[in-house]
Amino acid sequence: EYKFWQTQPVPRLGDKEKIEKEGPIREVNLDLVRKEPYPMAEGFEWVTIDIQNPEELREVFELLHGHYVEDDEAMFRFNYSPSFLKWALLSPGWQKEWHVGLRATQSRKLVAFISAIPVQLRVRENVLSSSEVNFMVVHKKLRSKRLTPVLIKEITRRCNLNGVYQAIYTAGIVLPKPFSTCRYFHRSLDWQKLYEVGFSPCPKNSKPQYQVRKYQLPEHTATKGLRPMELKDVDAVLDLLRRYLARFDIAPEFTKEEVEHWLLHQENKLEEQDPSTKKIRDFFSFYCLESSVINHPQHSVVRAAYLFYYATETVFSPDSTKQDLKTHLNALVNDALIIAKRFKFDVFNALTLLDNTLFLEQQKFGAGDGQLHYYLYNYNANPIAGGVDAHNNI
Ligand code: YNC
Ligand code: MG
Repeated sequence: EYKFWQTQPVPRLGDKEKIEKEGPIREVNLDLVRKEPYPMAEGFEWVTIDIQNPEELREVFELLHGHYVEDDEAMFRFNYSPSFLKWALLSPGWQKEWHVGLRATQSRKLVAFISAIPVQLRVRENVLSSSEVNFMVVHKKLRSKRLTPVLIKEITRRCNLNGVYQAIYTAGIVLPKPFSTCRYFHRSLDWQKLYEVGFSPCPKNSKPQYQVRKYQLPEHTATKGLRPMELKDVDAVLDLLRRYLARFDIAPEFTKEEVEHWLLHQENKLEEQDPSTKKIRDFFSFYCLESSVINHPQHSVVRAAYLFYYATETVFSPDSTKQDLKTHLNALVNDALIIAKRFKFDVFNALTLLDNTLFLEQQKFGAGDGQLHYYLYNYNANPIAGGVDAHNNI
């Protein structure tokens, strides 16, 4: 069990719950970090992928398109678009060396990939210069050959060479050892389509037309002053988001450049402006991630909107209650649903993190069967409930 992971600086699954002092598990001596890539199996070689090169970007896209994460029944597979991959991999401070590919020497075919981006991650009171590891994939024909441990060791080596010794990552599977676990929730926008592709079953005591009616939404948003975020809003959004995220035990520490990168220029980012003072008092954002529908005669993709960062001034008014926060978040998220519907999304997804549990039920989200486990590499932390950052889910 966990032949590879038991050699790594991560807590054991059976470790006792309460750690006296949270912190790094291993001190890394930069001089001792190997300067050459790990040896690779005969017939394969390491490459650094240039995501800015359209051809190489396309190769990563194709590999993920055919081989990335599927649900348990192999009905759907994440289909990250090339523009999404550029957004996710070329974030402020990105390192070319952290976009690692594996090619078959003869055919030059890209057969595996793993990536990291830098993130300043606060875990309770400690801020870690860490990396966020994502998009790890091995071609289906090369599975179960222990390539994964080599990919992970190689990305670790490359992070270490940049003075980065901690990482955050997520997985649908259980590994040693999650500091948090979230559940996916789904809110139907086009129930009929979700039914046809086999994503949403029809409850026994219901009928398709009742289900469609259940998920109907108003045509117009209700929040006064709601409008797309603009460049001039970046400072205000950063200030609001910083204060909002400070309420959680783990969250990224954003810079202005990061807010601009992560939250602007996507057409589906919106925020609210208080009409009287013109002050930004709320914002929310969501991104688009399609899933391929595997082997379906009519439908080839499900268009899913994923709730991303949001923040509201409500929590900072001295006399506001949890009920006020709940009411306000429900109004905001309802508007997010209306906008997502307008943009022709089929479903709106959210995890049980941040303050999401305050609106999931009321907004008719249903629990999915997918779980997402959150991990830290080379850092011992006690369990962190609920308020994980939404960042690592892209
Ligand atoms: C996984 N998802 O347990 P043991 S998430 C981590 N994350 O090791 P093989 C995983 N480890 O148990 P296969 C993992 N899945 O012996 C498997 N493992 O200790 C472990 N799927 O290797 C597994 N993408 O090569 C076992 O397995 C060992 O051929 C077995 O390949 C696995 O991006 C995989 O789900 C997932 O492409 C690549 O199945 C393949 O089965 C595949 O024989 C579809 O590997 C796509 C998919 C994963 C999405 C993601 C986050 C990855 C995080 C990796 C850990 C990073 C640590 C931090 C490094 C930086 C540190 C600094 C600084
Ligand atoms: Mg393998």
